Amino acid sequence: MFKGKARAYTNIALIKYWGKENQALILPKNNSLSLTLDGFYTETEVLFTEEATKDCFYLDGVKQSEQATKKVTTFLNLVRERANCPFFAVVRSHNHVPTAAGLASSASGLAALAGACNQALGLNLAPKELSKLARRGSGSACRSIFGGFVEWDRGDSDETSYALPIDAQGWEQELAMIFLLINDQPKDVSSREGMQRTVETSAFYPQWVKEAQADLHIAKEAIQHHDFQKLGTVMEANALKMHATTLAAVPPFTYWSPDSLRAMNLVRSIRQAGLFCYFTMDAGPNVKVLCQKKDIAAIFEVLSSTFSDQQMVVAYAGPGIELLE
Ligand code: 2P0
Repeated sequence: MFKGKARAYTNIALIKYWGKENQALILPKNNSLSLTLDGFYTETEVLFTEEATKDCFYLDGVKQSEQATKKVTTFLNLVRERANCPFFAVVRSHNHVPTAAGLASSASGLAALAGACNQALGLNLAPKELSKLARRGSGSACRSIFGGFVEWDRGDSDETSYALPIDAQGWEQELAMIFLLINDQPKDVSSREGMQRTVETSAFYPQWVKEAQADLHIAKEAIQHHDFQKLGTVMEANALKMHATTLAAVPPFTYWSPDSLRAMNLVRSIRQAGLFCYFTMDAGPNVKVLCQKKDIAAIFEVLSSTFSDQQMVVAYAGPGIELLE
């Protein structure tokens, strides 16, 4: 019997990962940069045992369908092969999110699974190696191995594609992210499918790759100089460019809903009134607002005009993966 348990925090990309160079190895087209958060995390326990006759995956106590277990089994096959382990596994995951608002993240989930397997099978992977392993489960999971600001270097092979922390001298502790929870319906286009369709069909995709590289450079400069306006400006622009690529995909799609647009306009108006805050969006309608801790109360007050207290959740910079047993 081989057992391990880990907790990993979710991360939000300020410069997005959008598109794969290699689908099997999950190598991205461009580098990305994220902030790991403290508010949302996944705890996962894995047990490899000869008593199991197939892989079983429980999420928040509920046994998952074979379809939902597929991503987990694909990942388990990889670690079983690596560790020469012949056993099936029982995986129990708990998503700790403030509300059931569609924020369950494959980043924290697959990072926690990688950490739990690392421990269970005695792989003894150092963080960088663990990041490579987590990447094979879900691209963005490689960034959740580390806390604070993190850059995923796309690399060009399994060996060279991994995330590393960016030292911001603690500046990330001055920042906050307000989640505006807009809709908890399952999305029509998964991020995996959406990014692939965009790579293959969007006329804007080649330009995205160039822009992302340039944006990353600006974001790193901003972090180095603790320049909040510069970081927020490039983050917001990068998100808009990512979402623009989906409109030119064939068939086209968007993750925006009418409330997403209302939120984005509200953020712009708060900024025009002199309070600095910036939005980003991922593969769903929720809007995340990056701000400085000192401004949270004032920004909250304006957001309250449009969003209920239940729709607004604040998160701060969080730590890297934690082994729990
Ligand atoms: C990101 N997203 O950088 C981008 C922005 C969504 C929008 O990483 O196929 O679940 O498992 O590698 O990591 C979501 O994609 O995709 C994502 P796979 P993943 O956070």
